[in-house]
Amino acid sequence: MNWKTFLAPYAQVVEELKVKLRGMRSQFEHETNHSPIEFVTGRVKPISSIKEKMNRKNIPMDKIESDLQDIAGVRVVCQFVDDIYDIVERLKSRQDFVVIEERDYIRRKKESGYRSYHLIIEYPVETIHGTKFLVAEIQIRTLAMNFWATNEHSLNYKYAGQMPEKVQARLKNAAEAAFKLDEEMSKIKDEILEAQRVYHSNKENHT
Ligand code: 0O2
Repeated sequence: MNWKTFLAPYAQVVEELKVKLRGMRSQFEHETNHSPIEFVTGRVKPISSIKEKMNRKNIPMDKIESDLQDIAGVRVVCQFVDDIYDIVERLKSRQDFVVIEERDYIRRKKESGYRSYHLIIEYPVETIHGTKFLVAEIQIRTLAMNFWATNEHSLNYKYAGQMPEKVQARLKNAAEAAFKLDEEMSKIKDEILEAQRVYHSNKENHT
């Protein structure tokens, strides 16, 4: 397996999706005073993680393209929970890729406490051999969900699947606290948006 050759089109998918999603963000900023998108990141899964996941999930080499769905991954981070559902609807109605699976880990959080909305898409990418339809994952989550998931991911890495129960319990509490924060912020969303509008228009008047 030549991994560099295999992963090159996936790297292109990540780059194209980042441009498109960041484009949505700036369009929102120009046309409205609030962008539901705070920031967008993306990555190609490292080869070591690909191999680890193939082993863990028993995915043979000839099924990698269909069964390993997050080789190309982008993440959209939003301010409010409502924004996530707004973005999901917009992404589902786009013409440049097809959503083939949806996982709402917000209404149905994972056992770990993980919350996020995942869209699995089929993305047509142009290669020197013609169009290739590659599977990619878009994760959409709030800033609070992202804070939690980033910290939990680091701890998982540190403990390599042997996380002490005490730490697991603390993480579960932290997940609920992060979600409570999202809920509380949603209740004063209109006030926050109004404050941000005033702040931005004052800033513009001074430039
Ligand atoms: P990385 O390092 O983020 O690339 P599985 O691995 O069995 O849970 P599956 O079936 O491929 O996953 O699909 P799922 O759960 O929809 O998506 C997997 C990805 O979602 C993970 O990728 C994480 O990015 C994220 N994720 C899912 N569950 C958790 C969780 O409990 N905690 C955190 N921090 N992230 C989670 P990878 O492969 O783990 O790796």
